[in-house]
Amino acid sequence: MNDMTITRAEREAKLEGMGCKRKRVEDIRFTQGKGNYVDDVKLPGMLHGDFVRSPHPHARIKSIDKEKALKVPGVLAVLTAEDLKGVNLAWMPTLAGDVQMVLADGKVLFQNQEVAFVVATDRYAADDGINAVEVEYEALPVLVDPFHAMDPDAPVLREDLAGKTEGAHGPRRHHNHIFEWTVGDRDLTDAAFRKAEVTIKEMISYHRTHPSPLETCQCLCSFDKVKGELTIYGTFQAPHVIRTVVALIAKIPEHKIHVIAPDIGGGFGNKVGAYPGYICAAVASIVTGRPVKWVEDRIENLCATSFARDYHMTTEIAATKEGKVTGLRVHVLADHGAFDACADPSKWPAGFFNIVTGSYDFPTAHLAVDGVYTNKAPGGVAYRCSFRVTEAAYCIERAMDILAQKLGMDPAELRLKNFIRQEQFPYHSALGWEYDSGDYHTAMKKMMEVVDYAGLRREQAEKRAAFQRGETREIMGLGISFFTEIVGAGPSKNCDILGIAMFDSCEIRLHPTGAGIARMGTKSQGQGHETTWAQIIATEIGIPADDIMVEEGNTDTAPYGLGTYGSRSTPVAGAAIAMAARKVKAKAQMIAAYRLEVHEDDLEWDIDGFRVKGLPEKFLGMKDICWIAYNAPPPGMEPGLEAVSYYDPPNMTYPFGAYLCVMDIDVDTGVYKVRRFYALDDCGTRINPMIIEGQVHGGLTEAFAIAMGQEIRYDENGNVVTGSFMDFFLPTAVETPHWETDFTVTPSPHHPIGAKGVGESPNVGGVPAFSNAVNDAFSFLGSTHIQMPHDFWRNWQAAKTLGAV
Ligand code: PCD
Repeated sequence: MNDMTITRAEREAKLEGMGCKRKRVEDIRFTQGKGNYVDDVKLPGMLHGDFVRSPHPHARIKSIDKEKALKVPGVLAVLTAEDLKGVNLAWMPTLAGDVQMVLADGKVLFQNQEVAFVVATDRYAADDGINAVEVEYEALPVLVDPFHAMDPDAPVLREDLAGKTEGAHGPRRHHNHIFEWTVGDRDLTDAAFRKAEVTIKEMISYHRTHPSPLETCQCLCSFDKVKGELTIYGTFQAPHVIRTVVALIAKIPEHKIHVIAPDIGGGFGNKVGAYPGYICAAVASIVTGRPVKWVEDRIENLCATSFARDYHMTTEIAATKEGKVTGLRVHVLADHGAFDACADPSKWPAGFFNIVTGSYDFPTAHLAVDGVYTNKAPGGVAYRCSFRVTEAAYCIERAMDILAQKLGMDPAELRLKNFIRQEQFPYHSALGWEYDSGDYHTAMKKMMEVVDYAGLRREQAEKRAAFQRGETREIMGLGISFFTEIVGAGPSKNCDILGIAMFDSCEIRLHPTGAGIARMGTKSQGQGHETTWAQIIATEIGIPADDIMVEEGNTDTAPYGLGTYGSRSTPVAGAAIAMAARKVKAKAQMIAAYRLEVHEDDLEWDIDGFRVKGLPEKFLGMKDICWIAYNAPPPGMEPGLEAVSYYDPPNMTYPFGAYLCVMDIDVDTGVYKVRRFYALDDCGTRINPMIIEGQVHGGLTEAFAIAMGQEIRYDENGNVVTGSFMDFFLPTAVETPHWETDFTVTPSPHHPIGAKGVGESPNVGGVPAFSNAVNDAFSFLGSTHIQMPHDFWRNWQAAKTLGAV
């Protein structure tokens, strides 16, 4: 029964299991224009909806006149907040426990806010309809600067909250205050600062930016009046959550809602939340009895559906004069815009920002986060980071450099001195996390060796001397970043979304001929799940990855899952896949034992089947077992070979990495050049090294964009001044540096296959590496901290302020 003509290595290679650089199966359709995205879905009689948006950042709405719009040929309906009130949908709950206007109710709170929804036979007619809607506004004073949000005379933004002293996360101190979140031991930390020999304090800002995936947010809603069923095709990173939310707020029974997320053209956190467009398209379909499509354009995407960051972090470190850290104190002012629509697990108003102690052994720490309202778009999404982790990593990695500078110590040496040591894992951080595993010293030393860190520092010293002598106008910076990520939300003991525990799931069904299908609660947006999930199954049960079809995104067929974001798919669904596969394998073992006429315990697993211990010729392969499962299972056993697993992880996973950026900056123009970028990632067991490398390339490119120029900026009147790709920096192949990748492997001890997430790591680690490089370049001229983004103009400004030009 065993094909003895092929070697074990050949049998193993045939599986294309874990560790194999398997080519991405989804690329066959993506590279040939055969993807099936929401905008490719066309239903008979389909209508198009589009928004009237506010030109004002803060204004009262005196009237909305639809009459002219309704006369525009092709326009069938115009929805306003008044219409939505009839179905109780003028406002919707946010994931963060706040409420948000679906359509402007009485006033607008940010520029480009949704005011009315025009439904027409095509997009052009809808646009003409928009221009014919007459809205009368009365401008109100605008609040842009979060540092003035809680001034006594600051304008009242949220009139709906008037008099409410309690918010979703505790007391509110001011009409524009959302919450205060504190973690850690204040007294112990204050004491550490009193005793400190050296302290630093810096206000480190992480500016507002936006994930801007190539495909914007969109949906197609179709209500079937006869069956009372609503079908929604949408760009959803978490389809099941969307189904539950729709059931709760639209009061449609959950089994009568079909949510389908087809191929997605990038998510990056933008497609986690629920947006007014989804509600309006659904209501419009119910009202008109026809399918209604809503597709955001680029300007709408950048200006309305979600922002990221906008964290202003006043950071203090206490240390000994030898450079041992003794305390960390951080106060964050978080600008949430007009509604708190942060996409975090429900009980985490600042996400996992309390990973801010980073990779260092801080004996004590204290953190306070104040969230405030301003006249800006809502959001607060995890743009390629696990819920505010990129902010935390930026905060601590910048602060460690500032401390090194104050101590006159090399930043690499300071880090090595303060790392959590390998024997301290599992490590309990001062702010409450249990780091599962890590080996920071090995990773850091590997990085320093590969790049010749000492040599680079010597070169920098020479260049600085040459600059001082007036022989060059170029300065050189070395940006180190050593980050610890926290991914895999998450254990039900700490994480839920609207009360649903953040588990994930996998269902595997093998067919008689030894092929099968696997379905997950996650949803790929380009990460390559169809490729990697099959690899886990291949290694676990010995069926070639090519014989496993992976399906995600249809809530009717996929088991319930919480979706893909926060690099949670590998830590949570990846574990569910292994667990489901092991259930299948356990049944297969019973079948094999029966067939081979031995006790189950006398069998051992061998690549793609079971072998009788000590009798190498007695072997039964998985393909044969599949057939037997349907053809002649052992007496008393149910036919079939399938299993499902819902996995609630015992802990998060903590990937980490050591990055280095070498940058040259011309002080006369501010023009920088990334000469070298080295990224070492440790994500535990690696499923597909090629996909990991691609993930790192993508994440570094986004980190580069954010650190070096990408920004959602408002002028003092509340106008968005970076509302298109003309002004919003999206690097192309021309600007993108060359990336060098490397790795170490420190498996997660609690994950069934030892894997940690990786998709977000390069963003989390990349941003501080770039910023530290710029800051390191300028430091010898006397600066301690220059705020991001470091575009040419700001670099030139810095040079000027420091007297270099
Ligand atoms: N992996 C491997 N190994 C390991 C890990 C991992 O292999 N160890 C792979 C997997 O399988 C997949 C990937 O890699 O495929 C990834 O993974 P992860 O890390 O787990 O993650 P996920 O969950 O899957 O995903 C998510 C992420 C995120 S989060 C983001 S942003 C981004 C990333 O992912 N996004 C994106 N990446 C990407 N890519 C693409 N292409 N696209 C997109 O969109 Mo958030 O929170 O949402 O913000």
